[in-house]
Amino acid sequence: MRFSMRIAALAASVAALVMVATPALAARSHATGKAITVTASEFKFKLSTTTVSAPGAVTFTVVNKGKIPHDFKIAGHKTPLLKPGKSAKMTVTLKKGKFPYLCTVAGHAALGMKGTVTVK
Ligand SMILES: [Cu+2]
Repeated sequence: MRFSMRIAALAASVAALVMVATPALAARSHATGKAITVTASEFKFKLSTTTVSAPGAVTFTVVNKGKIPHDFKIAGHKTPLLKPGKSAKMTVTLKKGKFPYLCTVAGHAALGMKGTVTVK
């Protein structure tokens, strides 16, 4: 009798833990949108991915690993001009389609700092 009561108490505390943990997990997965890391250098961008699986918010983390300032522009949104070693985060809501990106510093896009992100 005592043993089964202890089991019941254990089961109740496990259930309580699960109930506490579940909303936290759900909130976290909801907040996690799509994320793309963008590395800028002379004169190219390297993106962690150029394909997004569904429309919605995409957070670009842009890191300037070059030796001169660069920025990153996509879908009408642009980071500040980033000095070497600096980074910026920018969240953009993208519909389905193809979105060209570029560095807006004069001449940089022509030298290779451009490309396309595809949203499926
Ligand atoms: Cu540039």
